[in-house]
Amino acid sequence: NPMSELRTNPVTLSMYILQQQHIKAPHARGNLSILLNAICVACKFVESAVRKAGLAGILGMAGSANVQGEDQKKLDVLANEVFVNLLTKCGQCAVLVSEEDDEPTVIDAARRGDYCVVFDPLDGSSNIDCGVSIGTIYGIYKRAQGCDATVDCVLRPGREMVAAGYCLYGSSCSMVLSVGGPPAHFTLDPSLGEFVLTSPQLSVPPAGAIYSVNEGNASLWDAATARYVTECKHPPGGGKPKSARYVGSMVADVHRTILYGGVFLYPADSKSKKGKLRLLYECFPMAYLVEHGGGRAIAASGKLVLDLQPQAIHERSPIFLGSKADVDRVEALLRDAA
Ligand code: AHM
Ligand code: MG
Repeated sequence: NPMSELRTNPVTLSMYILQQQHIKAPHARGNLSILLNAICVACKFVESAVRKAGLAGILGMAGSANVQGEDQKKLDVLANEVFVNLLTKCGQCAVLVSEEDDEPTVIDAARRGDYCVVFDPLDGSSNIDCGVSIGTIYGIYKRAQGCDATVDCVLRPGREMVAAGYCLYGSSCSMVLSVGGPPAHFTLDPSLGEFVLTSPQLSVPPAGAIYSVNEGNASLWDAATARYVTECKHPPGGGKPKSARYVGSMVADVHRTILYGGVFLYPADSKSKKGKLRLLYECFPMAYLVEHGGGRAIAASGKLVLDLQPQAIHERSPIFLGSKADVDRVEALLRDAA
């Protein structure tokens, strides 16, 4: 019985990371494992802060003071500090890029390691104050030998990442991680304070019955996006229409897409010419997970997201990701329109 097995023989995230290291790189020094464990602790910290946010008075705007007169930190500012501090201290990082910081953080030579982490510490800001799911997204590059710790370490295609993942602070707390293989799914057991492996290999269903897009932008869309969404609602040939689901938190919308299948779209539009989502720490990690799970992620005109070459750390990209059959259809329409 797999449930009783899970109860008395759990695989924690730390155990999984060490096992993966043993399988993939038996002679590795364990530095990536140390880094991933730091991320795991940071996510648990953020999860705990999210759960007590309303009680602790850390919802709402930064800059307000609490009863003790201390400055209160907005949850996303707090999450960023936790990530930067833990990643700096773990001794494995060279360059950090966070959605919250305009400039990259270059780690002091004394604590510098071989990895560079790009992350959005708390994504889905519009959902924070109303208790809807939010998440953390991260991607990890290994610094090329002899390469200085500069922004060039991370201005590389997403395909060169050595690992990527997200943590969803939802009705349960999920961590999904790929270290170059199929994404594994962990669920936080709050009584243990540990992420427990709940699915060793996620695979995106080959086709899905859900589409996910901010339809409020429909009047700004390009013809291919508009046509695709119309097809979702009115399938040519009279098939079953897809259901619409849109949380407005990328982690929640992508997690659902990985588990249930379907397609998530954040296209460019006539106001946001490159879309909204950030290439380095939103699109790349999600594309990495979806591709490693057998799905697809494309940008405008059908280029694979993971092959894009970033020019700037905060640049944006349109993205269409999810089940292969659904993204193939988007791709065909984008190509027709090009
Ligand atoms: P944020 O980084 O300010 O939180 O914005 C990113 C979020 C994503 O989580 C989500 O997919 C998207 O913005 C939703 O945007 P919109 O409100 O335009 O639909
Ligand atoms: Mg974000």
